[in-house]
Amino acid sequence: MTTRHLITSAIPYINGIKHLGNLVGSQLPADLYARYQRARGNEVLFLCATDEHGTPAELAAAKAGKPVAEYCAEMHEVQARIAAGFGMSFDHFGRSSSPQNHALTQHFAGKLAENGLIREVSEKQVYSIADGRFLPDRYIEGTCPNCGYEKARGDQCENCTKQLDPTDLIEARSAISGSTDLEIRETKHLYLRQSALKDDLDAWIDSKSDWPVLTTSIAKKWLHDGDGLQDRGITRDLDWGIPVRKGDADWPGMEGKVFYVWFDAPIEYIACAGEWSDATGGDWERWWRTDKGADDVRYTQFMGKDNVPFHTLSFPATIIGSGEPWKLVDHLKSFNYLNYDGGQFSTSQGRGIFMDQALEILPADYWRWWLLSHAPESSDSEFTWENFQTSVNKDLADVLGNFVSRITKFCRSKFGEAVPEAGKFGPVEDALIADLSARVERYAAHMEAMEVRKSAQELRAIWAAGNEYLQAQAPWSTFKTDPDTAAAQTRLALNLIPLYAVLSAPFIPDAAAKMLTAMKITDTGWPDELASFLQQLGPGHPFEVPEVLFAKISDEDREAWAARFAGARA
Ligand code: B3M
Ligand code: ZN
Repeated sequence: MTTRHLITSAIPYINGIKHLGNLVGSQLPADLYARYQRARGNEVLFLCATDEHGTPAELAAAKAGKPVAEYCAEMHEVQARIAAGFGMSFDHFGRSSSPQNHALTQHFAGKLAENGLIREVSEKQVYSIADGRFLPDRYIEGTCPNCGYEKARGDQCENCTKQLDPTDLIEARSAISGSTDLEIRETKHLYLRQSALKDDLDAWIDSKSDWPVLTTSIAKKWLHDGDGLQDRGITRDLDWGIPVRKGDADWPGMEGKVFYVWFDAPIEYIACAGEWSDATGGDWERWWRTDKGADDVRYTQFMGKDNVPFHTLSFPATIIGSGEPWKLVDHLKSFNYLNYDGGQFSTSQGRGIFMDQALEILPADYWRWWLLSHAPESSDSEFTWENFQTSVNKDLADVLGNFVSRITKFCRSKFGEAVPEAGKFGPVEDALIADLSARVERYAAHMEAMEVRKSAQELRAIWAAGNEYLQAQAPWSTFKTDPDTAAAQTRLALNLIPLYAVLSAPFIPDAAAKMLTAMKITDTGWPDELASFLQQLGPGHPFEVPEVLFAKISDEDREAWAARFAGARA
């Protein structure tokens, strides 16, 4: 029986292009899993979107000199194009600013209010008269009362790390305009009563015994540390966002306010399915409503560890609190950080390699392979140019690429461009098939468990086994004395190419497609029965020698790239 897999990647902020650290923590492993599940014949709905609301979007638009709606529409296209360049196989790449998300976010707020889970709070907040707006804490600057640093922010001093309140700052000014014409005004906000849902959330997390410790420990810490789970403000004084409404109705006293970006962003996972339905005629409710068939859907989320609290607590609080039969996440795969050459990737400092730059240098498969085979799963990991060069040259060029090129070229020269007929498999071939069968099973188990690095390791071992077989049997030598045996060896080796294509496709989809094209086969199916799978290309089956699958990275290239990316992005 096939399973239905709902898969979402954390939705990237709209302001700016993401770096490779962002990519490996969410979109890329989600894509790996989605491609794998499709290859197993399962039904998949794989969703991602841009996260478009909040102050950073407003400020980035202002900096670009564009109205925020226009800025977001443009950046959405940019991010969609780059994601496609990396081979992201989204069924839909949506927008958190969609009408579907507006309606659904307001719907959830209405339900939460109906269920007594929203409270209204009056707060005093800094208002900038020159900017005509309330300022979030981190958009207020001034001198730190503790160390005298002149650019301390209203939430924290970067210099001495002291936590601050905006009112602590000496000579506070707006970080937007620099104006010191600030005053404290009273304003009303909505809080989601997460504390009232603490026991439900606790029990739900406890039921997830198969989640990674990284995920559950973060959730437990937020549930129990200090005063326990706090209620959370879900509204902001901004223009750009989803207007605060109770379902279809006005919310008295909340005019001119919008929902907090982290309230509406996860709801976009659901709204995105609605966008997909509207675009394709699909039925989104059978993926999301347990009363409409989503009971047998397995829902998996992918994200960096900094996003875990919102996905294990706040979003589930929204769903549970609604009292409606929405799907909750079944498995949450979280990642540590990828560092860049002795430091951190940083969007604000332009440090590291960004997605658009990566594709200027090399095709997506090179990056996909390195990033996934070094995914920061059990701890943070680090990108270095040496490591990248070694990994590409060894794994992709020397092992996989060389195997494919060597056997196809050999066959062409001795038997022509068709699978040779003569000869029989002997004990060496049987042993190879037995070894590979066990490995394919292990590979599948790791992929099923989303053990990304272990999957990559097993895949590499599967490539290496073919290479070693070829090296040891050396059909080019055998041919001189025993052409029939050489033919059988060649037939088996040629049949390993479709095997490598189907197994490798989730990691390196473009190379996998080239391999299948060269072998003139479209759909191989999954190698459930390896012995018969390896006879798919029968005697006489035509093929052609593919172009070089992976070029090696030279020392000169490596040095030039390391130098190019040493400074901040221009
Ligand atoms: N946009 C943060 C990030 O891109 C945030 C994730 C939202 S997931 C609903 O890391
Ligand atoms: Zn300070």
